[in-house]
Amino acid sequence: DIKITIDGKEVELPIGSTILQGAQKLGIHIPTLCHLDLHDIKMVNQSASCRVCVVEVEGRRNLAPACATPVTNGMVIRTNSIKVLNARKTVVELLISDHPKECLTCSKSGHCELQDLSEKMGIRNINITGNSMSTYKKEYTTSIIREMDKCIMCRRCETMCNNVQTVGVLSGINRGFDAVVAPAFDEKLEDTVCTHCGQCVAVCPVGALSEEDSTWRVVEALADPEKVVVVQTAPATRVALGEAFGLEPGTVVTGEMVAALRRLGFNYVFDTDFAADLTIMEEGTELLGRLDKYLAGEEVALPILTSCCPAWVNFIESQYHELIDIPSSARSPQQMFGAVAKTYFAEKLEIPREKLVVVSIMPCLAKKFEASREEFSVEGNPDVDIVLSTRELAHLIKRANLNLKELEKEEYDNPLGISTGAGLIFGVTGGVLEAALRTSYEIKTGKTLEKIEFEQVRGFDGLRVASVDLGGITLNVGLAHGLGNARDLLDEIKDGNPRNLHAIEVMACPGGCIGGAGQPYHHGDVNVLKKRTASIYSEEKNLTLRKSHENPAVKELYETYLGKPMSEKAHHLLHTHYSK
Ligand code: HC0
Ligand code: SF4
Repeated sequence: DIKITIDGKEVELPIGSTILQGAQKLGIHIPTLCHLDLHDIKMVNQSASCRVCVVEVEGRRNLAPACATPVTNGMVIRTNSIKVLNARKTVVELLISDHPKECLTCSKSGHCELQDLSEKMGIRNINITGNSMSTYKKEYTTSIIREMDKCIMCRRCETMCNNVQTVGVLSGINRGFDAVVAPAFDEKLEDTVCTHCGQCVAVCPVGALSEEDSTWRVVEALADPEKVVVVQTAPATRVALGEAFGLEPGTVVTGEMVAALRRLGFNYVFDTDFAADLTIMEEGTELLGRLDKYLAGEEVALPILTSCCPAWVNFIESQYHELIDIPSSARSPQQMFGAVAKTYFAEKLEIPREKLVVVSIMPCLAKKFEASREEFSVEGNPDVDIVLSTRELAHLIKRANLNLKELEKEEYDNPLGISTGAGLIFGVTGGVLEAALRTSYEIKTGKTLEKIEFEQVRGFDGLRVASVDLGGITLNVGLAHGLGNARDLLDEIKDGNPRNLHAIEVMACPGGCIGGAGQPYHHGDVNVLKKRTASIYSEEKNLTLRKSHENPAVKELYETYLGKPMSEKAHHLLHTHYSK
């Protein structure tokens, strides 16, 4: 070990540690900007480009960046000397001198790490002259807005896109004041293989990357007396929305969220969890069908891949064309909900689909893209009209002067608001597969599960495999969260599936949907994701209905409308095909 002194306090550290890690161990806060260390999800950005974390090292003439300077025995460090403070202030002033001063209207205002630093450093005016500000045109994709004149070259997005997601569409281009992180040749993001996962947005410290804002479209729809507006809330939103109102990460606010949505004026407040149960009926039946064929020695596409994560679907479509036949053909719960709302529910209300507006509240930015796919509309009328992120919903609630914390809990509406615990756990990595196993086991064996939790598929490791007994058949399953881990699994399948996997669940975002890019910002704290995960599981444990096939509203939908899973009507409304 190495012994160093920081601000008069001694600490021992393993070889290879940085000054920053030493300070963290001592509880001494050194400000950072470009640095981000989420090693649980393999997101470590150590570009040392911003120099906000500089410290004084005794015996050295130059200040050292704490995030990238390895410790050596006997080092004496000062983190708060006048020299350090002045240097940090100059660094931040330089960054601001090439940054639009748009804090009043910036989507990141209040969450911007540069704004925070400026405030902390007491910067009141910028006297640096002679710089010409870089100007870049705003780019709008279906889900992401890029404002590259706000890019500070921290390269967090690049690390996320390249190292964690392995999509690799972002890299540093240009030099000097014009330097930004962008697709190669400054191509439009929309024209690249970007999956719309939005994880670059989730780690951008400033307003350079943000989400498309649909809140005003929702306000307009709600104000239109001609429209009936229904809303669905994704599983993972209920354990994160509270953070935007100052509650602890993972606080469950389901009832308060329902109440807020009613106050906002939605005519029906429904739950994506209902559609998640429906997804299990379709996907589970498909899985058992493929398994039966496989056991009978027939040629069949295995492993089956879950298909509910839209960034994952984009990834496989653009990068693994040769595997395009293996994902389940089941649409995602969001899209199943939309299709059922605009047929079954519209018919119940006796209104044409055009009169119904379906709004989704999603933890995800790729859901905006998914809803815009042509195959999910009928004669130009989309099944899901507008998708809001959890953050956008928080804005809407605040705009209406409601305080989520003060609202009395309310219940979802019938029938598309009825769900089981199996639907709820969709929000975490492993949840979709666990939900599918619960139902497949009982349908296959005709027996009741003794232990409903499939602990084997739970956990936070990026790539997991497990074997599960499905009534005499051993089912080998694989799970990945984060697209880099998914790539490892897909490469394995391409190489002949040596582990003989039968079913694979992939979620594009670290942690699954709870870590979606539309959730309140985690500000580099992986524990936020872990707390949300724990809340989903503990909430689920207390539910009376925990298996999708026991959902009474889903049963009724089959009895009165769809017939049975994989029926012709179910195929038409609930399944899809993949392209490219
Ligand atoms: Fe998810 Fe979903 S679980 S993708 O993570 O399957 O976004 O929360 O809504 O559609 O249900 C996101 C979350 C959903 C869908 C569901 C699935
Ligand atoms: Fe890369 Fe995802 Fe951002 Fe697209 S949305 S640029 S895939 S991190």
